[in-house]
Amino acid sequence: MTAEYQVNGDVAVITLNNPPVNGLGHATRTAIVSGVMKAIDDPAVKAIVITGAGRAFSGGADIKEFNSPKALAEPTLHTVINVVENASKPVIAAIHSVAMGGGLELALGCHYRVASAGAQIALPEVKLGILPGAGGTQRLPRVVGLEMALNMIVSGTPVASEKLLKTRLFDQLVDGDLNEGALAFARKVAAVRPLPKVRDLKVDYPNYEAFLQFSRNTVKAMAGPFPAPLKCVEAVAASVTMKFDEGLKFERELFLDLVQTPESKALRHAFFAERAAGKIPDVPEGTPMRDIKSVAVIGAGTMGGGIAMNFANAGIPVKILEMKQEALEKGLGTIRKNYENTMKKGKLTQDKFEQRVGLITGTMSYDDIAQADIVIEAVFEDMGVKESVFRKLDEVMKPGAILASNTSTLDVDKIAGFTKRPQDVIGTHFFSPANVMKLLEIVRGAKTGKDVLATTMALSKKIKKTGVVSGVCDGFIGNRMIEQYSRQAGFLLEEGALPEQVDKAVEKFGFAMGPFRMGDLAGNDIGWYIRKRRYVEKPQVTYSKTADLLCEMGRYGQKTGAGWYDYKAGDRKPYPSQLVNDMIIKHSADIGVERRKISDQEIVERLVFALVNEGAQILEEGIAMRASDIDMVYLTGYGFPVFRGGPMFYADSVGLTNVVMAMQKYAKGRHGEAWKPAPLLAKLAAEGKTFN
Ligand code: 3H9
Repeated sequence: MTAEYQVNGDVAVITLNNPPVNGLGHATRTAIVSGVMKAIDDPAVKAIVITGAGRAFSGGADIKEFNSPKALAEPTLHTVINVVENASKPVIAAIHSVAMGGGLELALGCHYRVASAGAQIALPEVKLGILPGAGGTQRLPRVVGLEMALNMIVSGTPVASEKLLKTRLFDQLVDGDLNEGALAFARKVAAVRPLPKVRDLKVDYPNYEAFLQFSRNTVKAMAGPFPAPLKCVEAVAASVTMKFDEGLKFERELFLDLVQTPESKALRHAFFAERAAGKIPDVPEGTPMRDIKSVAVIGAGTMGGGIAMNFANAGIPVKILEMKQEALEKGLGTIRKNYENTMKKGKLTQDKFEQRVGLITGTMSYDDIAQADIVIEAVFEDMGVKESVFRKLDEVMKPGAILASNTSTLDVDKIAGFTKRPQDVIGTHFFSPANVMKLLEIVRGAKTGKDVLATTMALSKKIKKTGVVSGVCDGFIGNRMIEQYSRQAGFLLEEGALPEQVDKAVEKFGFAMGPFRMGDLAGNDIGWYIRKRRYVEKPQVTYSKTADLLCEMGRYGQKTGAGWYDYKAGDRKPYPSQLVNDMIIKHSADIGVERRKISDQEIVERLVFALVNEGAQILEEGIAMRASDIDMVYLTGYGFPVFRGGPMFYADSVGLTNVVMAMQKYAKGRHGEAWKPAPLLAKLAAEGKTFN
């Protein structure tokens, strides 16, 4: 059973008990119905309380069931709510902590609702690409009004229970023990007849048509590629324009359509992928952790400054170490300016501004950082430089301090080898801008201690990052894959495409930014520097020389006012560059390649499938623990379209056989060796299986 039934005097209490958040899976739904029936049949029971055990009233329908027949098996949530609403005795929902989605819909089917303060109340279905499908769009407007319901349903944002007290959603806010309060309330209303039903209320909103039209226009402009937000508006509209039962039916139809959309499947995948990423099989919950009360960052450049801001934002003091006074002052000045900009936008109060700026201090002495609990190195990406920093850290840092490197490509085991404490060394690869991007690649070295890994994972949560564990290899998960993507982008230029076409094709696919605009933003010189190392280390790997030629022209990107594109002063808009396009075309001629017309489909397939193939290799080598971790890296760090669920999920949805067939086609072209399917990909495709 996933709900407990108890009788307390004349009140039956049904306690949902389906950890972690009392999801309304089939077994729980069955248990609620049988509890309500039992209470109705018992003449001693005068009222029924439904509440939740543990950390939630209910987090809603069990999302894990969505892809299985159980989701539609009787009793469905509709049936449960019908049984509750038509019960001959009053049913009271006693809400604490979380009442979301189907959980809130169940409560809305009850005759009364009482709540503790601080409970998060939401219909967050839109975030999963669906809409509330068990009456939420029809009942919520009836208790909180059309406007508030529409906002809650279209945004999915939780509202604290005490903020809803003035609405008809809650009959009482309980101070103190919720169960006691709910029992007392139940006894008070035990004899009330007829029983109040939300469905009998009317949504009162004069001139609702104008409001709905305004909402449609606003939501349409903001929804991007997602169909759900606009459908939410249509379903809520039905609460005023249709009779209750018709509205319910309409909502149901929209819900069933949305559940099947690729966008919803991708968002559900991302929801579970994010949570799975936090789990490391051999580092279970309860692994001892180190206490992190202070942080040091080496390097006050763009990266170091951004990293420091994360900790200050979380209330943790940070010391930034630089070698030169001027660089230190410049770095601290940039941080201050960033916070000032946030304040100007109204996103930071003066108090918080002072507090955060006050938490970041600078120093030029290693002795000043020796007592920090974790030190993150963000110096130049060069093994020699890393070596001198880590030897120094080994010398000065207190025992037990975590020594982290923000390297984006280098061998973390080699870095750990510069110290006598490799168990304390870990990679923390932040993404630029480090105070904004969600991803934190956490690189686990061969000797990294489990406590160090567990502490770093917990720290990433504290600074609101999505931590994804990667093993050690050149580029880790993200940059190792992007190398293959960039190689294909370069070859496409040689074969006939120009930067603008490539960027546009990929952006149409849904990437936030195409590879060339991205290069101009991040600095083309960074890739140039890394390639120079790789030309030596991996001479067998072929690259297009166009990117090197671009750098030789001094066109490093936005920072030099010119890159793949031209830029105008004070304007980040890219303008196609005749000079660069001529260089590309001449380069094709120089290497004897006859340029051809390349379709957008070819561009997208070559870039995305290059990611997929390398991802499969990474998975097979155990660099990534699971395919969904790779998806998380790309969704949170590389602007991969969320509505496609990440490269591995996207490949699954295209069908791995189709991916392999496309690769076989490209293998016949130039640099065909890049298209040999990774053994895991070939195997899964042959078996008709998927990555996820
Ligand atoms: C719906 O209700 C449809 C209906 O309208 C119509 C039906 C016909 N199901 O986030 P956390 C798991 S759609 C299954 O780390 P927190 C989660 O996977 C649903 N599992 O904790 C994780 O598992 P694990 C509408 C769920 O305290 C664990 O709980 N509801 C569900 O930071 C802890 O999660 C939503 O969209 C679920 N519904 O936050 C609510 N929810 O430990 C989505 C959570 O194995 N959920 N899990 O990794 C949330 O927003 C947050 O999880 C919540 C807790 C606020 C509840």
